[in-house]
Amino acid sequence: MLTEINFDGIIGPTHNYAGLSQGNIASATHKGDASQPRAAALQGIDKMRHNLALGLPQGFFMPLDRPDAPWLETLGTTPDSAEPHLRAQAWSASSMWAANAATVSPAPDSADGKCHLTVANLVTMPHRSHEWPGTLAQLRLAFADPAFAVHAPVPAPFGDEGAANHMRLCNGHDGAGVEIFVYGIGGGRFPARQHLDASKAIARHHRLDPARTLFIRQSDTAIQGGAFHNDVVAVANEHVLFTHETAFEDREAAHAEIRAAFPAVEIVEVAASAVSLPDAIKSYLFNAQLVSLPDGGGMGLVLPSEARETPSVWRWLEAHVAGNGPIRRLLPVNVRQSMANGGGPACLRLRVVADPATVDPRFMADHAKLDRIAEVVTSHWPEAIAPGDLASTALLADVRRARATLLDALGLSELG
Ligand code: SUG
Repeated sequence: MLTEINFDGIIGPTHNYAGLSQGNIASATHKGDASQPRAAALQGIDKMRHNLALGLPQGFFMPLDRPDAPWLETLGTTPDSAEPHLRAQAWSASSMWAANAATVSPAPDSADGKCHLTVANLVTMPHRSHEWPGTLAQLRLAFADPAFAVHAPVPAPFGDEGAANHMRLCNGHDGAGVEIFVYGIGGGRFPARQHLDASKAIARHHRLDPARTLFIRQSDTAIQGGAFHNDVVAVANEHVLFTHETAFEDREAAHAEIRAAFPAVEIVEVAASAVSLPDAIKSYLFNAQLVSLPDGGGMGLVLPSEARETPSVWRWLEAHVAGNGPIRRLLPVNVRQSMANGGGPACLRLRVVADPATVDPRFMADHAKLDRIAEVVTSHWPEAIAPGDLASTALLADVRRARATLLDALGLSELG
């Protein structure tokens, strides 16, 4: 039975604030702050516990080996001797944002009946451009079953940021859907990370039906306002598209195209007059997990606690829930450590529609396993990392040991 499984990136022991992501306002704002890797990872684990308790299937991905010494070697340097900006890029724990790991097309959408995953090349940001080899190794392990087809990244220079710029509309996850790829066009102050040619290549590799595949342009206003991915201004689940008024470059044409391809769509749009783009970005209202609650419970919105603290946003949400809208429950979670680097609840997860029995069980979560992960994090993750600490050889040894202990605890040492 096909169901939606959310795979969260476990927040790695090197989580730090180096301000590496141009166009990501939170990352720039927190540059130079001391981070709290242990608290960060525990917040992520609590989010998984929260979603499991709602009755939602949950998986996870391991943090990648950081600092990435093989990558630095290709640049002729090492973690000890690298220039500070390269060292920070090598240390980044950015693979926690699993929405950027891959683009996923569920089996009912593909001509060959397989669930397709293309690992994202993430070429726009240097610190993320070296994630894909480690992510690909992990996807090949987790989704080794013939029910899946795992693809290598689209080549540079066609930027691809994975599921963060991809939405799917369907009547139930196990039915055929309409896939929407959202791309940006560069030229502004902030980069457009998702290129149309990359999205089209993925759609071809995934053998999608052109009649049920849309390519829609993200608005320059959103990108230049700090929405560096579409999932900062829109999210879809089943027949519902929850979106800000400014999400798409040509709003009317985008809505019309979506309605034509998927007439049952319910577009829940938040007007800019009710919630401004800066409020939407600051609160990460749309970087929420819009989930179908089990047993006919309607849809719930797992959203960052910052949304509750932003008056315009909370007002809008309360009015929606009090009315007859499709979102029936508001479910705030605390992921502040990730939020400070621009990653909300939706960034931290990759949605895969699959039969859980076809996934390598080592990547599936239950409460006991999350307790085991939390124990390793509590005993091995650094409590704090200040920017200057990245040059410390003692810290380097600690973070390597921390990750190795977690891999060992989960029987995943082969990911080395
Ligand atoms: O790529 N932040 C990530 C946040 C990714 C959020 N993902 C989604 N919206 N799906 C990024 O900008 C900050 C790293 C730093 O500054 O150290 C960072 O990479």
